[in-house]
Amino acid sequence: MKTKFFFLCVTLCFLLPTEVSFAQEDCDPITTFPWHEGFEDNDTILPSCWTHKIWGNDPDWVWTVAPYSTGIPNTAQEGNYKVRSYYNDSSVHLNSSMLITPVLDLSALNKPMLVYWHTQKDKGSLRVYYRNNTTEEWKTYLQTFTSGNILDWQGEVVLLPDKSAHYQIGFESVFTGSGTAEIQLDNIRVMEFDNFVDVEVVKIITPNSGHNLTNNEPVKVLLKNNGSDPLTELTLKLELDGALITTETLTGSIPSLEQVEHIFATTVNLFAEGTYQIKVTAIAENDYISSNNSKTINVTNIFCPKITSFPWHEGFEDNGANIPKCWTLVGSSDGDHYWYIVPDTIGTPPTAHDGSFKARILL
Ligand SMILES: [Ca+2]
Ligand SMILES: [Ca+2]
Ligand SMILES: [Ca+2]
Repeated sequence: MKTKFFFLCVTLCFLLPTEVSFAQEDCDPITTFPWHEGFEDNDTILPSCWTHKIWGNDPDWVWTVAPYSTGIPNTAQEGNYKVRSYYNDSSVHLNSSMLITPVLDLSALNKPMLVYWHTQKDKGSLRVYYRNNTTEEWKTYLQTFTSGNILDWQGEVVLLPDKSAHYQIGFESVFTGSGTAEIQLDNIRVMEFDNFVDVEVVKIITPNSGHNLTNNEPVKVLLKNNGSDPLTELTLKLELDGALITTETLTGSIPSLEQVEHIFATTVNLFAEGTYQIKVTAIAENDYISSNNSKTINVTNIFCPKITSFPWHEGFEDNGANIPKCWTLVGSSDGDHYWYIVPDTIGTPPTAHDGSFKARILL
């Protein structure tokens, strides 16, 4: 299919906001499902029949195909390429840029769904829209993610309402303010929800890094059934530093599109001081998305014996800006409302009572 690009200024180009389209012609609706786009074929330009729309005063805030090594995280969710919307500027902007799928003919699907993966960083946020005719206004969001970091690829499964023969999905990256912002997308799929099987390990809830972890630490995980039917036959694997600790079968079931917490019957031994890698894998038969089957975390245990030798003394001299080992900070690091170790020259009086460092909080 031959693709032709054209440029369109909907308003007068010198007025703000401008609305700019890079549209493509001669595209028949997609009728073969599962449909998949991983942005692997197109070095820097968008795949054919995708369109791109910019609102705002700066056309740099656009979606481009990027190699996996660009951006944060510097990976692709699958393959070697992804799409990325990135900006870094000290002046204030209000920009949005929508990446629009080819026209999808969903009429033959019973319950169409969208599966995609995304990340976001700093002041960028993502909104996902649909419209069931290419000439219609975009409908209410399918999903919206306000600004806040999502630094690991996050998978989403969304049922598509109002199916039609001329359906489109729009991924809008929004950037408000100044500074840096980044949104990334990869592995976008539209397919039938009926008989869809997908289990996801959402996160490992415990154990967490801390002092004096034991030889009997429970491992709690959050599991999600992204599939169309209750999930009953689920195998869960727990690994510690690459060694298999246990394989368990989930008792009970996870209803469609719901989450449950699971605590492994077998605990892990984190008694010795050090950093441990804990990995949980969920295995379901005919699982469609294998990349969300595992989560890995690092947990650090700091061994803190009871202090039995007195006089005991702490002058905050040994750790530069770090709090001493076995001390604990509780609370938030909201602004300066937090304890820091600072040099003697900071604060009032600009001295330390002993040595060159002290602990300080500014309220
Ligand atoms: Ca890809
Ligand atoms: Ca899965
Ligand atoms: Ca001191």
